Amino acid sequence: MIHFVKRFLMVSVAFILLATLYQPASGQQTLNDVKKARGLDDADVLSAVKTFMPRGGRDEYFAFVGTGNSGTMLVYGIPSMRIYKYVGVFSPEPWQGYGFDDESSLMLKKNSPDNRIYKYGDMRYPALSETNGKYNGKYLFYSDGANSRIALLGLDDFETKQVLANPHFKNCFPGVAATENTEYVIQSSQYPAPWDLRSTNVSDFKSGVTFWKFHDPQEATESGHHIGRMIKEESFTLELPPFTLDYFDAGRLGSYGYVVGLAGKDGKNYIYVIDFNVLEGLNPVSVNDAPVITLKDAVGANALAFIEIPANASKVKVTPDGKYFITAGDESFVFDFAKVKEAFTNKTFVGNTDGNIPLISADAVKHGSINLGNGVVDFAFDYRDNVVYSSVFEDKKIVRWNYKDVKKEGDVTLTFKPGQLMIPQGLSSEPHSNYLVAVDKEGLLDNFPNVGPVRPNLQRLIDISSDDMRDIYTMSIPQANIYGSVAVLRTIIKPIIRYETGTNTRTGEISRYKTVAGKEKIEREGNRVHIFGTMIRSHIVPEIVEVNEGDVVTFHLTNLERAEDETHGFTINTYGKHGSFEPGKTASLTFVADRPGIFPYYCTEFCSALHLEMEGILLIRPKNYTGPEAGEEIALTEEELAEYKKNYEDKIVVVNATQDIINGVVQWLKENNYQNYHYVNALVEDALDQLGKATTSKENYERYANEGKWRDAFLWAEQYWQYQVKAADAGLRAKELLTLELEKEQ
Ligand SMILES: [Cu+2]
Repeated sequence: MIHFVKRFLMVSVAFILLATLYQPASGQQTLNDVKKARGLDDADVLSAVKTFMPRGGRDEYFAFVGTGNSGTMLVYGIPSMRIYKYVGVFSPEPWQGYGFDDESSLMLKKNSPDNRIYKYGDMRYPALSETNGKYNGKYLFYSDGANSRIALLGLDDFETKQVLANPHFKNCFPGVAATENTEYVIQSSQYPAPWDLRSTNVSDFKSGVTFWKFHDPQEATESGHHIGRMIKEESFTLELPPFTLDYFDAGRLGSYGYVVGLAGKDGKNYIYVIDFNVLEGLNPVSVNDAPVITLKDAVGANALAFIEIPANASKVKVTPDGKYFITAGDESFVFDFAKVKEAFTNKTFVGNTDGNIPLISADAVKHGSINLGNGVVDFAFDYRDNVVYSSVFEDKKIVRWNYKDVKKEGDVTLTFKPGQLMIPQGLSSEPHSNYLVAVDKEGLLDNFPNVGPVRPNLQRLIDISSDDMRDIYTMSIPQANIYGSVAVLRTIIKPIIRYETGTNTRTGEISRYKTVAGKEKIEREGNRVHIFGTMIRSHIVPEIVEVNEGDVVTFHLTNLERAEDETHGFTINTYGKHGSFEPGKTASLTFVADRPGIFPYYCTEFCSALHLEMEGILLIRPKNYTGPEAGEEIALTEEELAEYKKNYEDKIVVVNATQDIINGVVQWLKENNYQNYHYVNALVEDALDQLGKATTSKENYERYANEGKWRDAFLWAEQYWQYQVKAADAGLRAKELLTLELEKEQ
């Protein structure tokens, strides 16, 4: 420890010296100096100031974007555009142990048709959970286009909680929509395919839309979480003829119950309109063990119609007020839900398309249309009444227009071709922001170095607070397949700081493998070995695990820390096993010990200055092993014995000094009534746990010292000191926290 501190100080001093030497010759002390030196104009400085995050500041919005095909999601802030977190969703993510520990692997495998963990995903348009059409900041959903899965993420810890395979689709549209109270999460197929996994018959091709029933529990789980679930048995799929399906959205407020989406076939373009209020009342049939509403029943019940539109459209979205839905294309159409409802009620259909689906005339339900330029790709809604922004790709423009008056209000010419657009909360009934995020898929490198043939995708932050829209920041995202994002007011999300000790974070339940200090153990039944271990600075317990070649081994580990951000990683060298253990989390790692040898395991997080001491040894004895057993007595020479005696006596000095520190801290904590402060109390409990465990070590070293067995006496004294250090560490952190609490009270 002392050695470490010394080395740290030396490095710091050297660094400060270097920094002094390399200071730029001309001091850049004033704003004008910096502007001059870097060639910035007032507009540059204004943009920088708008996105700068001062100390103590927090972003106004949390934004979520899928990283294209890597199957992970990233969380970033607006307006700083700083990336906060990568979250494994559809594919393994080693840092988090996602797809490596048993809990997340089971979740990824459980529902996959062939019980396999897919190593990628195709995730483009996420949806946030809603209450009365407004974002409630609790959950996020993603559809995997490539492997036909749907995922639920919990926003109290930004983790994936559920991954389900669609029972019918071989390919999904990589987007989802949630209804206004998250009654359903909607997923559609993309390219038609037979629903029977084994069918190779082209006449079996189908499409469909699945309504995943979502349940958001009122009661918290054992660990205090609220973990929602999509319930497969209560979900249903509407069968559709083989159309290629594209972007869709769900109605809200007055248009709750409708889904509108894009469909295409043989060069013809349609909007499908589904009334799922009616579908809910129909009797489903069972296909692939899942409820299906047949096309015939849906048409018979007047729950489905198509609107033929004159040209290709790339998006259809419902307006925040729920009154209209709009398409993006060379001509942008505004359709009126009231007129669509009327057409359904009066059955004013103008013919049929495939599967006898009734056709509604576009002219009959149109509110208006407008030509905004060449290549309108996407649009986003503003908080101002009836205001929408469209990206005009070829013209490098963003156009602001009023969808109710169907009138252009203004535009901004950009240096890049804008693709997908996002305004925070713009897909809810309550758009919020003065910011617009535009994807620049061409990755125009106007201020980025070339990094080879694949460029980063760029997200441009555009200030739309005034008529003078300005492109103020460019964020690069290293995965090159960025599509839509969603964002919510940061304060709506309430992330937790730590888990209740023993939490299985995927289920929210207290894991049956939860292990507390002093209860660590190794259980064996035949060739099945369970290790119940704990992690806390600066120990992994147990420190030695012996198994036999061929054993099936599971490490069940619990992070006992109650401090903030004290994550421990766990890896077993060359066995390819890894886990991330946030404070309170319990997770398990199972493997077959098929390679004999000695394999260190250790903590992969830099968790404290004593981090390197978080290690242990996995010993896998080869089959038919006949050598000495671990811990077998080996005779010592006189000199060796004398040296151990000296080591022991030195250690006892250190032990006594450490005890003085502990006593001092304990006295201070008592004087300041630590029991009255929840988290301080928890830390003191941690410390007491450690000291409680130490009693046996103390008895042992005292006994061995009496018997003159100096090696054992030294080893046990060393062990005792390790516990003391942990206790002292927890105690000092408790003191630090209590000091802060007391300062707050003053
Ligand atoms: Cu650690």
